Amino acid sequence: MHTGISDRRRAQLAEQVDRTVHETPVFDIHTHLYDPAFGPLLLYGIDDLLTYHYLVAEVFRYSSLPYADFWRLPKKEQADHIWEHLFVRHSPISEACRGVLTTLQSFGLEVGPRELPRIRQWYAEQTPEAFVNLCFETANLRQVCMTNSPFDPLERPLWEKGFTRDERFVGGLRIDPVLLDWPNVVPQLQDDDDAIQSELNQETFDGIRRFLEKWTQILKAHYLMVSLPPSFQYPDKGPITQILDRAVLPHCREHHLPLALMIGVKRAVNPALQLAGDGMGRSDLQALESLCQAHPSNSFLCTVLARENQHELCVIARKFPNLHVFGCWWFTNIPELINEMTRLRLELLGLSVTPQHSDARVLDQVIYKWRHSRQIIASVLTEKYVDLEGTGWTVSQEEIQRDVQSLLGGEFERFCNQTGFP
Ligand code: HDL
Ligand code: ZN
Repeated sequence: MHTGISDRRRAQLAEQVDRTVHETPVFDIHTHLYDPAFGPLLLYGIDDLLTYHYLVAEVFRYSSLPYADFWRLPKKEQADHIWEHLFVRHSPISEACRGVLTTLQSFGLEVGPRELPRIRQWYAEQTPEAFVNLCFETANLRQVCMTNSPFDPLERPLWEKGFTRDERFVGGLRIDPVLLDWPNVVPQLQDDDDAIQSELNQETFDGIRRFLEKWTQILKAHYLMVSLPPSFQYPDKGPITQILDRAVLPHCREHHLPLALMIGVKRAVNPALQLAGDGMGRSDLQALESLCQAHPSNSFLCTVLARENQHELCVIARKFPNLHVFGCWWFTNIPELINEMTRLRLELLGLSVTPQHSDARVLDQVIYKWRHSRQIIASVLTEKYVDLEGTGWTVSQEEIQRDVQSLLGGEFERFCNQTGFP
């Protein structure tokens, strides 16, 4: 009876998988990056890395500087404050701290408590165009999906004016206010279509669809997305269910576009932390199950914020082929949970998942987010191949390449292009 495989074969598999995972370009399917045409909206550099909201949350665990005084500081001084507390006075072992150092190391920069001035000097010598190329090459990305909101006064004007797209940055239409802030969002929607009224009648639903149609075309959106609180229920008696059923999901069906549901965020748990102040909660995924059941010809992407919801999400995906699970989102984007969640997903869903997205807000972050995740994805995938070969089944390099390409964006693209489900 075939039992385990030889140490030699195990080592060979590990080397093959490692190399393939690192050499296969990624489609990063959810980020907060912007096409370089948006200029300063595309954040990059050491001061943006250090003032990433993950690190802002962490610095206040040591610093007693009043929140308002911190926010009044110029970005460079905020960065100095974070560097002092999280890197100099304490070892930078958190995932967000380590990430900054992984990125700096990838550029060949010396890292140490006294290196910040020299690091700043190096960044000052980079040009934006060359730096975008450097980050895509170093992180080995082929494309990133942006988070584009028609409700963002900073990005909206350039979309309406039009610009030559950098094909590496694809559009994602973010619609949170339409679903979560009805009817306060109506005046903004009326800028696009004055037939939209607070009353949820057919005229309003048609107006919302025209709004979605306009922005889907402008962005060439690959999917629509919304982040939802742990309390999200479907169906319910409120506006969300009606707007989903009679505007958003018919629009998605008409254009064969997935709706990405990002469930579990509690906004402004500590408002004084601003963007760093959002928290999370365990969600009732009955809502997701009911959505997939009620709309079998819609495609849904889903990532959830609570560790406790991950297993249930995988089981729901086993029941509904129109549901695609993706990413280790936000507070789950740490080695401990990336490992656990990737193993859970491969064991329950095989290769029909997208294990990771970066959620990067600062361009340079894609380097560490993908280096750290690739290491874990490769080690989990190797283990699965070792288990597989223990049955007597062997995997070829071509099959490893096929599987890795699928996990790093290929399966997402196949799912998005699927025009029908069983
Ligand atoms: O809602 C989202 O898309 C989240 O990713 C938030 O933007 C969050 O602030 C974040 O950056 N998480 O990584
Ligand atoms: Zn995000």
